[in-house]
Amino acid sequence: MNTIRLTAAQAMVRWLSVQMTEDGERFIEGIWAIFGHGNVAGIGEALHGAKDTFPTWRGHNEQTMAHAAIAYAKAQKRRRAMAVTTSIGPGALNVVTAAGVAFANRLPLLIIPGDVFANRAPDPVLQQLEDFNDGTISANDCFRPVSRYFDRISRPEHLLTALPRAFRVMTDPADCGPVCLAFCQDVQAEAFDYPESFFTPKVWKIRRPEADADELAEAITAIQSAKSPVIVAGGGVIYSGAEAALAAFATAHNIPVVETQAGKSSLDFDHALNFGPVGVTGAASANTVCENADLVIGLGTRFQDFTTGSWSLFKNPNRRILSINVAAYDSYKHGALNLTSDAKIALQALGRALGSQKWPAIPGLQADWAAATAAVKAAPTTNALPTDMQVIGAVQRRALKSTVVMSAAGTMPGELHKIWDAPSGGYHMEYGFSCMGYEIAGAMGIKMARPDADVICMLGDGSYMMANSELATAVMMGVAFTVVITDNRGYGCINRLQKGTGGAGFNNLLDQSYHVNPSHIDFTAHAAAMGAHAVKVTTIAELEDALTAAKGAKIPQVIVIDTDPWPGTEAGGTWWDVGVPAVSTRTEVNDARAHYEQKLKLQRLVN
Ligand SMILES: Cc1ncc(C[n+]2csc(CCOP(=O)(O)OP(=O)(O)O)c2C)c(N)n1
Ligand SMILES: [Mg+2]
Repeated sequence: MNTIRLTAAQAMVRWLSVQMTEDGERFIEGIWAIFGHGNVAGIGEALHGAKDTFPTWRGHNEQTMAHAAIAYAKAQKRRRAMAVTTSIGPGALNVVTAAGVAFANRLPLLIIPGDVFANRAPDPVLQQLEDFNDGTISANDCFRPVSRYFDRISRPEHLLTALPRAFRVMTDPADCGPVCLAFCQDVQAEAFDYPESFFTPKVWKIRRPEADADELAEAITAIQSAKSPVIVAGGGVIYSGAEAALAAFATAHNIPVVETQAGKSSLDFDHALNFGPVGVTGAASANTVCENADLVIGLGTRFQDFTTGSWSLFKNPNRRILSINVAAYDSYKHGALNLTSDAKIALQALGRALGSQKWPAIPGLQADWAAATAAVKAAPTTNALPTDMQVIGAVQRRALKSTVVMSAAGTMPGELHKIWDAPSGGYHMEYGFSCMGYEIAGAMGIKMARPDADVICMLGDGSYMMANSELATAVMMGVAFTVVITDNRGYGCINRLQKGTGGAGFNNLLDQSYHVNPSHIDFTAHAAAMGAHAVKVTTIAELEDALTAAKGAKIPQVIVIDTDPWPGTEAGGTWWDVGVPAVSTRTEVNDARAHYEQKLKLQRLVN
């Protein structure tokens, strides 16, 4: 056997650089790195040696570097990903939240934190946690519940098994998620005679699992006998590349489609069968169809609470759920009739079986919804502070064909889901974890995946304050996108939720939080200090001008606008289960609890 003598870190980098996609690109495009104790000497030196073939990028915070990587993978529809390496201890633990983002959203992310010495000779090393009862625990064990595959590289030859397993998980449509290879720092630097064949380039094909014949037959019968079916399109449609198959299937059989947060932009917003967003932040058109449906066909959806109105939405007493999902975990949920399959393959098979069967048209609903959303997006006619919906209206009017609007937490996800008219592929929402601080780094990751896109990051003052430092990275790397900050001086959406559950205005808006000095944050000065181009606008007309001026820029453009923290789009939507206190001295809470108990009766948890 021919061997090649390398350090374990060198072997890992060499192996990563020859793992390819079916399109002939590296599956891991490159690696985000903040060096420190536990990765600078071993992995750092190996990355330097490979810097012309395997790029390394330097960020400002491990969590947000990982957010960039996650957004990149989502924008690549999971066909490519990025890696993140950190020092031991705090550097590593900064990534745990981002691992949760990738885990909840089923997105590939390769996490390579440095780990303590495998030989334990210098213990306790700087930043080592010492577990009194378990000698095998290190800080990196925190990654276990938020990794789809976890391994500790404590011998150089572990790479021979660990790396292929990690890639199997990241490229598997059902198991996809973050993987963590905690790399002991002494091992990174140790030499080993690796088989040369280990470094033969490999193409990772993404499987398309086909349906079991019996499951398919049952699904066909269920659809054929349905009177009012609806398709709930989730993120799985997009990851399967089933957008065209869905459009063809819906059109051929005249079955209405509604979209979840992850599934939004599966169909063009103005496709004749697109009844709009579903659920808590859904359109009246979509939710009406779902309320009446006797067969709810989940297509690549996890059926999270925002989609199902916490299981109060599907009201037809005869309704059944058919869940088509590549992951059996999802297709079996809630006693659904399960069709475990790739979405595209399933649609093609179902289409063949249904032949020319068509369902009657449902007139009127979509036009009513289009009018409702146009009204809330219209420019203001008074001098009052603009609403977030009017800001969205301005962004919509200045959007290009190539615009991808993105966000993650706050007012924006709900409002964008409801009222943003997304052409196919024009919507990117991290709503599996809804992680504040994903936005700016995420916008950078999307732009790296889709350099021709006009990426617009929409976020509140709260999310901006939580994590913004990758703006400086984007400036440094010449990755340009537009950031629209809606400054309502606090956690507006949570303040409204607090009020909606009977709570007193408390600890959300800055003015209603403990303070000695009133908070005044100058967002334009802050963003400009990091090198971005930043402007403050006061009217919707000025916002539209600033958005136009931002197009085609070479560095991030930040536009700040003060908005009213109170209004939200009233139309559409449905109930969301948020536990309201059963004991309170406040009348508002007791009233909210009584209302809550009524609503709980609407929940139907199984098929
Ligand atoms: C990391 C993280 N912490 C807390 C939350 C809970 N949370 C969701 S939205 C929100 C407030 C967002 O405020 P802002 O970004 O200003 O948006 P606004 O609703 O005011 O428009 C909070 C605290 C979260 N989603 N993520
Ligand atoms: Mg805010």
